[in-house]
Amino acid sequence: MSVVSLLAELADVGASRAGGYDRLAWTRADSKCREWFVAQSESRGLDVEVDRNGNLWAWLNPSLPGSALVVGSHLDSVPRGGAFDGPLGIASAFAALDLLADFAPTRPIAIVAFADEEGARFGVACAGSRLLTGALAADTFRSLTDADGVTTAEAMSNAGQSPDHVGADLERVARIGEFIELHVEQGHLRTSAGVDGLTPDAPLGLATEIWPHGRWRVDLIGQQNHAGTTRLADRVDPMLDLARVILEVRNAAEASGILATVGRVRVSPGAVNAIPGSASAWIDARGSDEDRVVSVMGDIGRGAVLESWTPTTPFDSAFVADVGKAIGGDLPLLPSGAGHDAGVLALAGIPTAMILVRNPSGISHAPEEFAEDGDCERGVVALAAAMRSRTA
Ligand code: HGY
Ligand code: MN
Ligand code: MN
Repeated sequence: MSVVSLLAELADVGASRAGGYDRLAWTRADSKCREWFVAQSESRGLDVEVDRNGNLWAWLNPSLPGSALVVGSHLDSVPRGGAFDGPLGIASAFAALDLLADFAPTRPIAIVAFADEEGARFGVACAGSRLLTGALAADTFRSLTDADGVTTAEAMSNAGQSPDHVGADLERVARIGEFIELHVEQGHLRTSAGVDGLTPDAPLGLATEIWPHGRWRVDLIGQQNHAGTTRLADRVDPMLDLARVILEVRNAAEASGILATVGRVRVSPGAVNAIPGSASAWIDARGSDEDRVVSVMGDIGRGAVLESWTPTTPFDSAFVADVGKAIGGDLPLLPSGAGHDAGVLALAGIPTAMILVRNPSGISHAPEEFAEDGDCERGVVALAAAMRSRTA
């Protein structure tokens, strides 16, 4: 089945009326994507299992000796996310396996769908892969709640996944010899050839590293009161501080050459006619220079609560070179400003590579995210070549 047809099977799953996809972790839409994963796996005779952290694994020849080559990505999205971020990597893995139907691998191969990569609901990115490797403590994970106060444990249970044993699964990590994640390009970062993003002549690229990435929360306290009867002089309005934080984040980012964003705010009680009693803002900061990200956030992050931090994550250059050689052609090398499960596995010491597929829109985490059918097919051929070379 082609990768385009595989993706088309998810076209209606979690489609948002406002455009894009709402497939937040452990919601109905996420569950339907997981059902699709299981159906695609079983139709190929793969052994499907769900690990203690809710990550889905589909195994080909699990009893073969040696560590596995694992390929995959994630199924969850940000609110109104694009169609490709995550699912393209998984659909490509199934389609690549179909291209290898006549091939007898010498080691196990697994396709993985990591749970809750976006962290869009509970705030911590790559929760499934971080729990797996021990980068996210079970207690910290259990303490997370979504905007409605639903805990991670409740959300998992409601989705039919036991939360009772979440936590590091190092035996499983030891079974992963190498990991390759195919992913849609998510912006036009400069390639090693000095070009801004992949081009029609270079529809595929390889990631060299993942930029450092931090998420902070700022809580601002005011005095809830009546909008129509409280004099301005008597107000304690957290929205003024919120406005200051948002502008300060942007100014500091511009001044220092990092990328910092306030993409989420929460105002209580959120009534048109009530001065808020409190407001929270979430800051996402990243950039090519880790020290600069840390120092900028040190300045503006006073009183901010660090919710997650991932250092600069270089990929194993020898492994990336081998994958590039297997694919053939002189693939451009480019950094990833976006975080990925591949980064978590790389930090756990697993040789990891990412194949990036051109996104002419240069937009991601939005309905406009896009990849041409032809480029998606090229990505599958490349992934299949890499898989063949790593399991011959
Ligand atoms: O936020 C990120 O960079 C990734 O898409 N989770
Ligand atoms: Mn992704
Ligand atoms: Mn994403």
